[in-house]
Amino acid sequence: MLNTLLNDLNRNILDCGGKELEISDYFREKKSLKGDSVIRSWLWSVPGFRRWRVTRMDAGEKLQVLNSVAYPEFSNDMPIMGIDILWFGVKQKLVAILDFQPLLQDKDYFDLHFQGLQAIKKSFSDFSNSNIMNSYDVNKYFSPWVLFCRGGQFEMNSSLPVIFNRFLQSYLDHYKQSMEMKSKISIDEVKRLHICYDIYNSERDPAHGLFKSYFGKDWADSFLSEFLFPYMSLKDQI
Ligand code: BLA
Repeated sequence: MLNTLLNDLNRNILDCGGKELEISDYFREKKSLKGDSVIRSWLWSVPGFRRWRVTRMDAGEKLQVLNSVAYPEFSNDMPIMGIDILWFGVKQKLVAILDFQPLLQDKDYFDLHFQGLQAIKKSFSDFSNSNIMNSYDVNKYFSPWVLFCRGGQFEMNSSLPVIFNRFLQSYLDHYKQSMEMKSKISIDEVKRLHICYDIYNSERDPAHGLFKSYFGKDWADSFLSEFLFPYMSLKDQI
């Protein structure tokens, strides 16, 4: 199922004029220490975005992951697109989080950027579990309409494919509209908020422990700081 979603994501990226960028072999594909799992990543150049990354981890029945983050250009203050989908096959457990990750927690900002996500949230009551977040602060870089599901097989096979495609469509429609709008937040401030996003997420990401156990500490540290959240190194610019 996650391969189908990955194909849907790739199709949307290509439709937006996305071109795949080269990334180092070190991050492009990494096999686990035991050799039974693999993590692959892609980087896309998409008009209007400064960075769009995609990661797919395949640890068989234990765990399947699809993760993607799209950062608009600094001249565009719209939310960052965040997707994190985990399927624990042995336990038949789904953890899925999809959000327009806001740069600001502010009513005017929400009114401007969240009509689409609000409409989706209304249609999918099984994606309303954001009250059970452990490692993140819901009020930081998550929206009040974050689509969050802790579910099982039914949500995985029935709700998720529909919601995933509606979510992407809605984000990309908004991105097309936002290209015509003038940002309310200055370029420098958007850049600062993107740096803060990377710092915040690199500190919280519950994946670090998992990466360490599958791929070793050195690789996990580099992957987090150089591929997933490279702007964490710009700490001194904020
Ligand atoms: C949760 N994400 C998790 C968990 C893991 C990962 C292991 C804990 C699972 C659980 O709660 O049962 C794994 N995250 C990964 C992996 C990658 C990754 C393998 O980034 C590989 C690249 N996380 C994001 C993005 C969002 C996000 C973009 O990377 C936003 C949409 C959210 N992940 C997110 C949230 C949780 C989570 C909110 C739940 C954590 C909590 O309960 O506080």
